Amino acid sequence: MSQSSPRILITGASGQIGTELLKLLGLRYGPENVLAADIQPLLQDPNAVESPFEILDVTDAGRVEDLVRRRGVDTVYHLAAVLSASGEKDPLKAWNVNIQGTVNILEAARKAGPARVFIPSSIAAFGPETPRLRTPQETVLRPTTIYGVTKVAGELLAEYYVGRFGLDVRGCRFPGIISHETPPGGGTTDYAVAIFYEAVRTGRYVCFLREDSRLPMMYMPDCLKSITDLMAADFSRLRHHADFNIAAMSFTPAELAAEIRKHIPGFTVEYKPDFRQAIADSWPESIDDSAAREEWGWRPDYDLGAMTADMIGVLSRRRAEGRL
Ligand code: AKB
Repeated sequence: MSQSSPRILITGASGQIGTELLKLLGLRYGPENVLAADIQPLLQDPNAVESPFEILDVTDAGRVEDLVRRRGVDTVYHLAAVLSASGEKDPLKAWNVNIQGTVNILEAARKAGPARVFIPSSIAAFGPETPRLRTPQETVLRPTTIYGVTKVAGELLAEYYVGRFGLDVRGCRFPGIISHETPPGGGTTDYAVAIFYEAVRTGRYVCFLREDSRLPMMYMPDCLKSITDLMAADFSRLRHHADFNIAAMSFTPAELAAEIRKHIPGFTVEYKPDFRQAIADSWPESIDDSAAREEWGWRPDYDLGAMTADMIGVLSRRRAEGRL
């Protein structure tokens, strides 16, 4: 690799987005330039991962700073977080991991770097008082989940580090992310991944949200594209930094099931809403992403039909090979 390759750290590298971002950035910049870190070992086959890996608890400020300094990190993708449903089971843990972890990353980036930082926010930053249709970029941020509270605070912290220290911090408000490599863990939108696995495996699914719960969603290739495109944008041209609305598609469980039925005709879904329904009810149905489109050229590639066809294709092949 050339000398100009970035020295990257990915926290939460064992997670749904981290696993795939690790692969993509490893291919782009050389696996030796991408350090994977997580509180738990990588879930995928360790032989398939050429990047170095370190166990890291992001709440440990000393370890975070040591890692950034020792490895000469100049770019951090800070993906370690406790998501919405898990957060409601242990709010203090969510606060600690999401807020202390983010402060530690920002401080290490400032003191041991300077390192550029990507920190995802979420549609969870919005709440029941936010306009639910085409939610604007600038709007009411009064979430009712602890995860949402930490996401709003994270956005504000990021903006503070940009203004106060001139640090380069960027991020998007992600919707539910759908993918087929590593399952998500502890989110409210997780149903939209689990439904595909059960459709292919058993032809049946019990959904923990109501059939008419419309939520914003995005396919993993678009999620990865949004991260790399935002990080490639000219920082001086950005008016927003770590709070970009982005959108790709919105659907209800019933609409997703109908789309899956085009590929698996006998597929059935039973609806048994649980505590996650209240979380979904507090989030928007659709998002206005015009700031991201204007400031860094955001455009999604996948809609519901294209995403569903791809998911079913990949999982069906895996099942035929006896790997699902
Ligand atoms: C969750 O459901 O908690 C996450 C999110 C929307 O941030 N997928």
